[in-house]
Amino acid sequence: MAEYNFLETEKKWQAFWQENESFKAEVDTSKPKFYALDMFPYPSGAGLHVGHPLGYIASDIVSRYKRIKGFNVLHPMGFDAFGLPAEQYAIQTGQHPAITTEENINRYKEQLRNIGFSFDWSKETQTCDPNYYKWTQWIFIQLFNSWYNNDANKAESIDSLVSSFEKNGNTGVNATCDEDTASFSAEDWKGYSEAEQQEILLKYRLTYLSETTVNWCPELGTVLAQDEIKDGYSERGGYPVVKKLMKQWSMRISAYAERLLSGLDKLEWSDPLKEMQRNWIGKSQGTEMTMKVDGHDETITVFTTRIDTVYGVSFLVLAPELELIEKITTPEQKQIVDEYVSVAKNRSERDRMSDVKTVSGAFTGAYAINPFNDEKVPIYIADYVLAGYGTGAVMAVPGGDQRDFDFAKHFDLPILPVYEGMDVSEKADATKEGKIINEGIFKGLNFQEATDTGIKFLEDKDIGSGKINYRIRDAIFARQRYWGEPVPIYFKDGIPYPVAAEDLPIILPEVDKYLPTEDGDPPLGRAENFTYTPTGSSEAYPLELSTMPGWAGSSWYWYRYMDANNGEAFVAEDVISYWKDVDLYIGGTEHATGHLLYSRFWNKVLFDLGFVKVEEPFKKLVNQGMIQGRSNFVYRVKGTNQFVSEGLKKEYDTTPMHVDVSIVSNDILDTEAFKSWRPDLADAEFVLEDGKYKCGYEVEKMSKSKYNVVNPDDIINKYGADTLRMYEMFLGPLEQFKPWNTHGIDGVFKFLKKFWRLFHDGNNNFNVSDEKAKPEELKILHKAIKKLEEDINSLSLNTSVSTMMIAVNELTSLKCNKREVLEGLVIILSPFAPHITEELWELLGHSGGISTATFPNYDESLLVEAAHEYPISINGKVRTKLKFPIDMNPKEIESEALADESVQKWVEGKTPKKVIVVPKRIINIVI
Ligand code: ANZ
Repeated sequence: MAEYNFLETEKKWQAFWQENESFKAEVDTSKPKFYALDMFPYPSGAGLHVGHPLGYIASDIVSRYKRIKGFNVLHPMGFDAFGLPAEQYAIQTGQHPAITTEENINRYKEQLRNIGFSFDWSKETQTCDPNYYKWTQWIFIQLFNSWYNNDANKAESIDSLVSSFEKNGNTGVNATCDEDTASFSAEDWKGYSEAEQQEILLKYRLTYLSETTVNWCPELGTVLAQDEIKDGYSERGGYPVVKKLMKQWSMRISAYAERLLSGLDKLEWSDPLKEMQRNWIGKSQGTEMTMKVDGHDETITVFTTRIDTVYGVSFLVLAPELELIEKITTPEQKQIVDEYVSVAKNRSERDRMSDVKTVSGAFTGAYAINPFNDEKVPIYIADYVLAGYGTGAVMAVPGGDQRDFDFAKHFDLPILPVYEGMDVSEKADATKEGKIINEGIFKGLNFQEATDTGIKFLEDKDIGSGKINYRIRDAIFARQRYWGEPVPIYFKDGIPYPVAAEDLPIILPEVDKYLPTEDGDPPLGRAENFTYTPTGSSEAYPLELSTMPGWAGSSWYWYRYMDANNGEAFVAEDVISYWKDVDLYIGGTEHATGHLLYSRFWNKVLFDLGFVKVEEPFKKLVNQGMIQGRSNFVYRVKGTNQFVSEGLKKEYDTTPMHVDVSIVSNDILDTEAFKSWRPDLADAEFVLEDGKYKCGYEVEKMSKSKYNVVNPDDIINKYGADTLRMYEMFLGPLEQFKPWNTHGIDGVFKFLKKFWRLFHDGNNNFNVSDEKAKPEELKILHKAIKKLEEDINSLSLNTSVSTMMIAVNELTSLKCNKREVLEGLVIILSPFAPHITEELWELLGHSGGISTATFPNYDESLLVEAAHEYPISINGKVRTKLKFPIDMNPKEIESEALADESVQKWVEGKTPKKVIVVPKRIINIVI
């Protein structure tokens, strides 16, 4: 019997979709829109493994479903194409990263095509394409030309700031700006030179150049953002990261801290994801208090969330970076302080925060005065206090704070009894609960009252106030690398100016090597004539040599998809008015604080400036869980080339070794394939159990080095894309982490064959009947429609697969081949298994593709039991069963039952003494 030929059919329909542009989405105001977005991939050299398409399959199912529910669906795909790996490869081989990137993209596209996604490829975007990054540069300039007005609580044009300065100087301006911005009058402003004015404006611009301490990765030759560093090492490559002072572009994301925080409340995102963003933003409500330094004019301002514990302060701690330290350190303490400062400087912020074991610091010799009780307390420096948070200075309360306690113990400092009569852990609990305050002016007050009283005390003396701090830092926006967007800025007398919009894009220039110059300039310093001549000028000015960071291109790409080929605007007005925002965004949690925060930030800026329609771009977001690898192991007897089967390994002294999962099937090793796997294994010997070599297994991250990577192409060749799609969903709930294991894939494969057979006779001839379907057949279909809709809407796609399996099994056992049922079944399965359903749809006599079909409505009335099967009891014994419609009246049931042949056989022509019909239960006949 010839069977369904998935390889041929899948190719046929993929070509059909491409030729007919079946999934091309254009503005169509007669239909409601649905925008399903996937996090676009970085096209790495390794290609896709089975874990990558998991989210794409889910969003494709939803997209295909929404399309046949009557929505106009935008479901695009593109590539986040700038990035380090292509550049590292370029450095090693001299090959231009554009070439590597293009090769990788083509491979990805081929792999994606094979899976049968309903992407609108006419809207493909690549962040490294000048037609795309022209607009990334344009957005950069919008940020450069804006400032954040705290009164209006939004970004505004820098021109409005300049006119305020001209009228009133900066005294009346309430802006988010650099800490060190001095105040000036209108007269001052007018008297400043052009260069001075521009220097001041840089302190306000939403993207600005400033001298900052950056995370510098010498090995990669670039600065890295907070989220690109893990435990002091670069996320890519794992190289050490150190602190370095550099002039850098930054983005003033801190201006948006509160809006980024409050905006989360309205989003349909998972709670853990929102929590990650909340923690990253790190809002903290506290008090700033300025303290005198004994015998100096200097003051120190501390930030505390517990002003109520101020009577327990027994010392102060400053971050080692503070400039003030030099001024207040006594000559006796100078050497020890200097030494400590130089050691602490080189530790990463993360190390310093997470280091709980070692207590270190140094005494400055100076004292500060606690304004609440006029007591003198010693001033220390220690690296557990961070320069970049709060004021970089803390009032230490060892009676309330664990790190202060550890520090006090180490340096033998007094631990004041803030909480009378409590031991340390009780105090810590009381502090956490924030309820026991019994000192000085706080006697008898609760936490909130004490806080308010403390703030009032400070305000009256003009030495402090309530203060909200955010942990989020402005984002460094430059990389000293080649393969990224050029920053559209040129320098005139050292002052940065934006390139005119009509002169964009600034094309990434050619260079002879992808390395820094001899002078330490970034690779763009090697380009010949990398300059800009503004219109009307005869002079060419040098352009910025840093490129944009990895997150630039991904911070707005969902808008470009709407109108990917527009040369006039980043997206046309009527197009953005229609598509507006993303209805469903699916992607990995690894982007929780990087991409998703930066995207929200840029979106808010563009919203404030009137370029986009909504403040939050991603209404609903789902994180697919990772598919983990299922690694296999063999066990080598130490020092030999002998390998012991898993069950026997205890009897030998062995070391486990990863083995390529492609030469293992159901944990049984193909020993011949193993010998030819690597030259050093050619003479391998095996100790078998039951004649087989059984491998061990472990669930780990899918990675090349663990030899557990499964390529979707292999699965497709063996089982087809429809099986791969359904199997990936069948593995478990979308959001869960789950190991890839092929044990169950046969079941899905067989299901599709069984589905095909419903439409065919034993000789594989198409055989569908136009006869009317029976109620029980319709019921199976309608039950499936109902369940499937509920499941797709809640993204419970693993249970949809089982629903379809049940329906197909039931229809198979009824031998149902009625068009009325099967047509509906084909349509509802089409989002999951688009190829086989397209083929059957065509066989059913339709043209134009199944994406033009309509998802059937389920009929509730068909779901209720239409008939009841009554046991017929004759003289107390159930003799037979009969079915009657449930709305039939008992009298009719009685006469029909008595007339039935099988009942007559038992009644033997007698007149029954009694007939009792219990509706929907039983019929009792007494003769
Ligand atoms: C006194 C005190 C007593 C504190 C007490 C805590 C408990 P969050 O909530 O994270 O904002 N702190 C302030 N600036 C710091 C810095 N630059 N580096 C390290 N620690 C710093 O934490 C604020 C609290 O962390 C502040 O409140 C301060 O210690 C410390 F029983 O002041 B607290």
